[in-house]
Parts: sequence; C-alpha cells; structure tokens
Amino acid sequence: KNQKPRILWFTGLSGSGKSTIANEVEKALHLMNRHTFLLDGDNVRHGLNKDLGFTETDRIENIRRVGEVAKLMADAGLIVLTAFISPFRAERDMVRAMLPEGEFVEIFVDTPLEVAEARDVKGLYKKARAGQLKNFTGIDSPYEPPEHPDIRVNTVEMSPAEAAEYIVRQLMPLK
Ligand code: GGZ
Repeated sequence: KNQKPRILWFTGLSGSGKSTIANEVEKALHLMNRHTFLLDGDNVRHGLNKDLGFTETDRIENIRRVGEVAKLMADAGLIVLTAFISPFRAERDMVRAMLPEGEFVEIFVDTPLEVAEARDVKGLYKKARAGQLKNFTGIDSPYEPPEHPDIRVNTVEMSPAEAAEYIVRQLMPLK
C-alpha cells in the first residue's frame, strides 16, 4: 500500500547477469520493506510456460505471458522484477504500453556477447557454437538491445552488487 507498483524489466543476453542482479535488487527492496515478486525462467519456464521453447514465436508468447502476469501482480501493488532475455524490442514495448506511464522500468543489463560467452557459466554458448543448441540468443538468434532503456548497467565495469546498488539509486524515490 505504501508503494507505487513497478515492473522492473531486466533484459540482456544469456549469462549477462540479469537474474543475479535482479536478486540483489530484490534483497535491497526487502530491506526497505517493499513487497516484491521476481519472475524468471526458473519459476516461469518450468510451470506456466513449460509448453514453450526458444523459437521466435515461442519467445514472443513467453514474453507476452510474463507481461500479463507481471501486470496482474503490479495491479495487486507489488514491485515485480522480471529477468528474461526478452530479445525483441516490439514485445518489450508492448508490455510497456500495457502499463500506466512510469510503471514499466526497462533495465538493460549490458554485457557484450564476448563477455557473456567467455563466462559461459552453464556451457550453453559452447554447445550453441558446436551446433548442439539451436536458436541460441546472440549466436543464431537475434538480440535487439534497448535503444533508450530507463536504466543501463555495464556489467564489465560493475559487480552485480554494484549494479544493483546503482539501480536502486536510480529508482529512488520509490513512492
Ligand atoms: C537462449 C536459452 C536457449 C536458447 C535455453 N537461447 O543463461 P540461462 O540459460 O539460465 O538463461 C537462458 C534462458 C533464456 O530463457 P528466457 O525465457 O529468458 O528467454 S526469452 O526471453 O528469449 O524467451 C538460457 C536458457 O534459457 N536457454 N535455450 N536457445 N537461452
């Protein structure tokens, strides 16, 4: 009640640090007594969207559903954090258009492909390069970076904790 709803929409490549940073931002919001919910592949792609894969059509539907769910949660007064690649500008803009002005905050986790690929925490880039994983974002599926994100974080220069601190500062005042 004591808070304006927001959708903090993180976008960036696989391995960019979206989930890690979103988790840190959520922790900081909890310390400020904000009621939040984090939507990510772990709680959405295994449940609500388990019928969807990684074709262009499926990604569009993934983002559409995430947007609708996030909107419902924002309508309930929550600060919703979403951490999906969300590679297409059109779908991100569609979600923005569903919401009142200022409620949708697009956060670009700007990690260059070379950096994400060098980290390759899950070995997915290696598989994609070897042709064992098709339609992989950045390799054989496009990523359209935001042209005018509300917030951009450079994960080459900032640690996840620093990026989260920067984001929370940009969000203030959160009333
Ligand atoms: C991209 C893929 C793919 C393909 C599986 N392309 O690093 P991760 O593992 O944990 O995050 C990636 C996640 C991407 O799912 P999203 O729902 O965020 O994508 S989208 O917004 O585009 O719908 C990666 C894993 O799923 N993954 N196959 N082909 N990422």
